Amino acid sequence: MTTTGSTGYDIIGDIHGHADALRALLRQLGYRQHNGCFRHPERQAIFAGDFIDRGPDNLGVIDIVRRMVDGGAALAVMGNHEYNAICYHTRHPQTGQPLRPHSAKNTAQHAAFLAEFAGRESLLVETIAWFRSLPLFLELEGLRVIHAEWDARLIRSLTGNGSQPTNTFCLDDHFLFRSVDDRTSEHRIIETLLKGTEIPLPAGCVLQDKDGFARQEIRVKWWQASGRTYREIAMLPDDQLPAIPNLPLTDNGRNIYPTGEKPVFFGHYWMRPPVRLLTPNATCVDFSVARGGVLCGYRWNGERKLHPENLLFV
Ligand SMILES: [Mn+2]
Repeated sequence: MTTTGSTGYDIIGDIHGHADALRALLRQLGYRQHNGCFRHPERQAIFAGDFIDRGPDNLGVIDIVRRMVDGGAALAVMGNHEYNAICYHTRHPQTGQPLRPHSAKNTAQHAAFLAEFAGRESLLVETIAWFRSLPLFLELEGLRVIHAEWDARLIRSLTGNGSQPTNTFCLDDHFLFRSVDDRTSEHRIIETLLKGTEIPLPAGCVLQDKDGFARQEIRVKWWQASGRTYREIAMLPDDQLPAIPNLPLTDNGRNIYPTGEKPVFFGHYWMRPPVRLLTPNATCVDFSVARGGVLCGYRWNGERKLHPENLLFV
């Protein structure tokens, strides 16, 4: 991992192809372009994943983020959209089938990226290889970064065997090919760390997600210890909560991020502005730039208790 003697980190949420917003946020945070790479003299950016899909300039975002990471001006973790792209564009060595089926739904979700990369096969191959180099999480001095959910038990299972460093984990072929089989522990790890725990709703309850698909699962607030009912732990905008039954949860073994731990930053949850902290030591920096919201970053200077005024956005 490259460092530049930095004294602080700026953790930046989901970008989803919005290169103009990314340039504006980086400038607001004091980064300037030198030889095509945005840099800060004293700080590093940390990107929380989901660089691609939905927005108008996937190529532009990848170019900015990749130059910064390769040049030591930033660190980055993998989002579920990069994982999905790896699987969409990688064939299983035995079956020859794409690891992510080219179904109408999967292709539609990936359409903006596919259109921009049409006819650029070598850049596509190189980009997917670069996505493969992104770690699933970062355990740094004083803070943690992951795309969706910090589950200490699952993370220990990745780093505890001595063959990987203890502060990060990158996909190898064995892990990747197993992770697309929903019977494996690798699948569960990807689902949790990159997409967040989802629990089934009680029988008969169906929700519509932001793309109009029917869903019977809800994302849960793993950063919040309180909550005894489905409605209390559901991660949904307030206006959708009445649709969730206020019935007691059946499973009490869910992952909860302890309040005494160092701060953890994540994206993924399509928060709606106004920009705000979730808890003093766990906060989402995704405020839905790809759906009428803002691109958000947290300016971290070593504090153990997060401050709302350190959230910046464009
Ligand atoms: Mn995501």
